[in-house]
Amino acid sequence: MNIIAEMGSVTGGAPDSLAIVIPTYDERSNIEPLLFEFARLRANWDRVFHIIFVDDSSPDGTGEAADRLGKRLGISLTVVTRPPPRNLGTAIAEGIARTDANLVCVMDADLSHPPSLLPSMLDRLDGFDGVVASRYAPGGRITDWPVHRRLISYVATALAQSVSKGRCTDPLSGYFLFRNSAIRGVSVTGLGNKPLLEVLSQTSLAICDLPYEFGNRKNGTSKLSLAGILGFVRLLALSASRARASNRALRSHTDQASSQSRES
Ligand SMILES: Nc1nc2c(ncn2[C@@H]2O[C@H](COP(=O)(O)OP(=O)(O)O)[C@@H](O)[C@H]2O)c(=O)[nH]1
Ligand SMILES: [Mg+2]
Repeated sequence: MNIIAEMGSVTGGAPDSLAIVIPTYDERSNIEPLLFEFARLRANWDRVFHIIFVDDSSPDGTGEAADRLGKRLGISLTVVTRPPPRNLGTAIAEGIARTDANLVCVMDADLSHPPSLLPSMLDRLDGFDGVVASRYAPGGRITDWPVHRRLISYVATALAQSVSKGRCTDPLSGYFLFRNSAIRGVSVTGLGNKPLLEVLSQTSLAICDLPYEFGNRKNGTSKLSLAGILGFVRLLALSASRARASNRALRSHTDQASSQSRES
C-alpha cells in the first residue's frame, strides 16, 4: 500500500488535473461499489483524475481494500493512512493540503455523493471559483434520510448560511469542487468537519450551486457523533468571527479606495 506518513504532496499528474479527496473510516463495504462507479465514470469521461483516500487506520481494512481494488481496476489513487486519533475534518484538510492538482473535489465514500455528477460539476465551473453539489438548491433532494437527520441538517444549514453571507444553498455540503488556486491561502482547519463552511466564511469566492439527489448510505454506518456536533458549534462561532474580520477588511479597503479617489 502507498502509505505516506510524512506531510508531503500528492500530485494529480497533469497541470489541468483533478484530485478527488475522499475521507474514509470503516467504509470497506462501500469501496467496491464506489470504485466500480469511478471505473464507469472513467470509461465515459476523457478527464484525468486522481483519487486521494485519507484513511484513519480503519480497523476494517478500508485502506488496504481501496489500494488493492484500485490497482486491479487501474484507477489512479493514493491511500494516505493516518495514525489515531481519527478526525473527519482534519482528514479532509490534510487531503486538500497534500494535492497540487488544479482542481480539488471533496466527497464521501458512502455513495451519498454520486461520482457520476462530477462531469456536470466541472462543466458548471466555467466563470466560478467553485461548484457545490447542493441538496437544497431548487431541483435537489434528499432521499431515505430519517426525520431526525433532516431536522439536524435543516437547522445546521440555516445557522451556517447566517455566517457564510448566504451565498450558497448548501454551505454544509460534503461534496464540492474548487480551483486549487482559489483556496490555497484559506485556512482549512477541519474544525466541525465542515471545510466548505470554512472556505465560504473566509472568502468572497464565486460559487455555483448544482442541485443533486443525496441518498442515504446503503452500507456501513454513519460516524456522526455528539463530539462532531459540538465541534460544529465551535466552528459556527469561529466562522462568525472570521466573517466579521473579512467584512471589516473589505470596508477598510473600500474606505481607503474612496478617500484616495477623493484626494486625486
Ligand atoms: N478519515 C476519516 N474519515 C471519516 C471519519 N469519520 C467519517 N469519515 C468519512 O467521512 C465520510 C462521511 O462520514 P459519514 O459517517 O457518512 O457522515 P454522515 O454522512 O454525516 O452520516 C465517509 O466517507 C466516512 O467514511 C474519520 O474520523 N476519519
Ligand atoms: Mg454519509
